[in-house]
Amino acid sequence: MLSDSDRTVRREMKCKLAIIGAGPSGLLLGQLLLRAGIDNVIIEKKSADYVQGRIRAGVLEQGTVDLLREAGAGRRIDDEGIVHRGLELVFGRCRDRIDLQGLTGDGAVTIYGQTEMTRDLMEAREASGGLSFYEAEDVRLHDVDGERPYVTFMHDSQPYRLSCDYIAGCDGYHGISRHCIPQDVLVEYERVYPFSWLGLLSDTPPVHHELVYVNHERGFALCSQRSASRSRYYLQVPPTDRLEEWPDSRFWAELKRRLPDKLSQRLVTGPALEKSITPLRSYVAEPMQYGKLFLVGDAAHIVPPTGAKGLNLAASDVGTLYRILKKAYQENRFDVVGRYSEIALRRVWKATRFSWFMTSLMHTFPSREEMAFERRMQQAEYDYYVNSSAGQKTIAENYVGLPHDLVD
Ligand code: FAS
Ligand code: PHB
Repeated sequence: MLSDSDRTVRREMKCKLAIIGAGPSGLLLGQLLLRAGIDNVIIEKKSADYVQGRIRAGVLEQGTVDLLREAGAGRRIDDEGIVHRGLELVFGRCRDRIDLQGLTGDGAVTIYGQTEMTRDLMEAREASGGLSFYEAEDVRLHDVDGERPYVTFMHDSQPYRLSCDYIAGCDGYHGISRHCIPQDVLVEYERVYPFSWLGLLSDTPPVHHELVYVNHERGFALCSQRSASRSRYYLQVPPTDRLEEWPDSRFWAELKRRLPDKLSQRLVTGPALEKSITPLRSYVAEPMQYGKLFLVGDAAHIVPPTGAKGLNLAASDVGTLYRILKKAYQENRFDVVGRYSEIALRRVWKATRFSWFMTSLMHTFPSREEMAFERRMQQAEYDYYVNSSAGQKTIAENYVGLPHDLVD
């Protein structure tokens, strides 16, 4: 392996912000900053097709939609996004609608696949002439706690060096950025749940016009959608399950067993376009900045998808960092740069709490004798929240998304 000094560095570049990763965090941040005249370069290890093809989130908070529009990538979501003003919760024989609009004064969420959002942002960046390196190799961050941080990487077998003012680690949970924070500085909080989600995407009409979250004694199920003709379903499965144990026929039969009769009878099945198993964890790394490095999105935190917060939390980190860098470069307010972690973590922990709450409420935990009390507590928790206006309002205002923190 060549050391940095041994290489005959081919390309010296400079920008204000080096962005590691071209997922939703990196693309949204890059596009917002380009439009604010703050130049940036994105370095991504996978191909653009691979990044765009990842099937993931599907529910966007209004704050995320607003940022997409501000990034100049909101036209298609305005045309094709499906606005949802309510959702349903099912627990045993109880089926309750949460009136998102009525409980939050016109709040709502928009159904729009992460793949579509990624495509819109890639196209917007292309149109803005933003510089991106896909399929970059051996990406390394240097002097993140010094005055002149820089990134080195290989692209098309050529060595590059990118000097920058700041680095945004938008490289996800398995990225390299978080590991640049010294172990005696980084504090990690984690809860691994005793189950995973098996997801299936199909070109079948959704079983219901709104999302349905089910706590059935056999396990959690979620009925979501991407359009009037494309559905997304999830089943809680043991963490040891493998995809090959779940042929489509078994998935549909199990989903039917967990849905209320009326929905089960209406369910239209079809071949899986995609199937994946995702282990569930809550994870937060503090601080979310170190020297000239910022951690953004999944690089800093992971939430169980039960609260539909993962992508939206990444977007709110982006909004906070964007507002800070805009204030710094446009108003010479570099004093606010040091406040990113403090501001971002306030909302990260509240979204982590809600995602943990929804996961604890709606999943069945391994039923051992001593879990009998916990199951009764779960039922009482559900019964209280859906039958109390305060409880329903709590679920509604967290689900549509708490306000993004402003930077004063
Ligand atoms: P991402 O992980 O999306 O992007 C990080 C990018 O950095 C990737 O493109 C990666 O290739 C790149 N990268 C990594 N290491 C690098 C390196 N060394 N150099 C350069 N680039 C590097 N959220 C929901 O709200 N609802 C859901 O249903 C949902 N389902 C999910 C299912 C799965 C399987 C996963 C993994 C996540 C899911 N999420 C869901 C959460 C997900 O949507 C994330 O919150 C979202 O992708 C976060 O975006 P980023 O922070 O950009 O991280
Ligand atoms: C999805 O449509 O992928 C989805 C919706 C709601 C969630 C999680 C995933 O809570």
